[in-house]
Amino acid sequence: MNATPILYGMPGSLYTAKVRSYLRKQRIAFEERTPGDPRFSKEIEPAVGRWIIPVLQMPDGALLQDGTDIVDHLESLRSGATSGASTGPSASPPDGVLNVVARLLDLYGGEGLLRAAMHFRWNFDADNLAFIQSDFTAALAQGKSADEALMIFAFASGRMRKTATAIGVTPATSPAVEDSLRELLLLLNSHLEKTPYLLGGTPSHADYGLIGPMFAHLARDPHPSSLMKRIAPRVWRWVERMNAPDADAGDYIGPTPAWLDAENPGETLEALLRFVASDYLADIEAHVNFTNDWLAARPELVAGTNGLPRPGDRVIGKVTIAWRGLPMETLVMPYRIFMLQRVQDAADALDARQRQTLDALFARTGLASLLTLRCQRRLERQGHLEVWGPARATSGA
Ligand SMILES: N[C@@H](CCC(=O)N[C@@H](CS)C(=O)NCC(=O)O)C(=O)O
Repeated sequence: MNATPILYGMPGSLYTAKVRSYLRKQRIAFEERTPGDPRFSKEIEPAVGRWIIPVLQMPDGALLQDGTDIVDHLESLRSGATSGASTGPSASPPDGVLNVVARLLDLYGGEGLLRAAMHFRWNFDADNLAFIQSDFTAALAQGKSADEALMIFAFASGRMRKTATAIGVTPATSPAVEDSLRELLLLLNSHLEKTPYLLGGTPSHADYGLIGPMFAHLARDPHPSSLMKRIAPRVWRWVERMNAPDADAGDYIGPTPAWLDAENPGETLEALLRFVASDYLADIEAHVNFTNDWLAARPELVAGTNGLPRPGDRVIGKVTIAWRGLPMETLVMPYRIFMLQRVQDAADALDARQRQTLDALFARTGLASLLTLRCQRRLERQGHLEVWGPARATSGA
């Protein structure tokens, strides 16, 4: 038994940032350890079955892997007497329509923003390299000799640079990746002039999704951090706020409503949603279409498995999308279907009136097709892996 949950992660890790911020906001006491801690390779990695962070070890020893699964699990313990239960506000807005928006921004933050996060970390060595090397070796190579630390960093950074290219960051696309991030930072900056958190006075799944790349890469690594401070100071402040245990919203005078009005969430939020539609819809559409073809070619795939020769792998293929007018080849990751399903499940749970409100909002912001893009099989998480659920009787929606 541990006295508190233990978070295995590192400061520069995108998905760890989501969990750390959630734990702090919920005022759940926890201890953070790095993957360089010998207990990670001895106990955690063999039990999880692959090297991956974040992992949360609960006081009873149970291991949770995956940033979103961890948040969802802790949400399910809310108001229970269980150790590790939260005392902060739920990450799910009480309004069903806002809940869909929260999960959409969660999907976009963790998956859609990955490309910009990787580009701004790995392609600005003159500004970033010394910091990243120190940051990575502090978390991965404690107690190692300087030569060993260098090798560990070379391995990790080599892998990450390859991933950045594989998800679409190339010399041809990087100017567009930079434009896209600048556009987003400006939109977020305007929005955060009005509200301390993305959907009002309370942090939600929307904030926890975006804080991953915004904290771990974009506010910490020297090059993007300086860009963020220059063009989007309110976003930098929000990053700070998202790591405070209290609301940290003294810069908003007057009462801030806990949540935006779903009927009329305001122009700055709608502009953000329009941005997500233009930046990410083609990508997730291509993921669903590729995955449906991939599943159709594997009718015998056994439920509860992911059909990959090495089940710990996370990629099923490559697809070329049109992105900001450019052809871009990117990896297809079933995990994204899992995050998309969370949006669709929240939409499916709405009553008729709420559904009308959501449909109108999504029609105004170009997101309507997101709700009809469905995979032939559901993606589930079992044994710390993404696996396919049973085949459905009919395909499509
Ligand atoms: N969906 C997973 C993604 C986790 C993930 O990709 N973590 C990165 C660090 S931020 C990692 O462990 N990468 C190891 C690797 O790819 O080898 C989650 O939310 O936990």
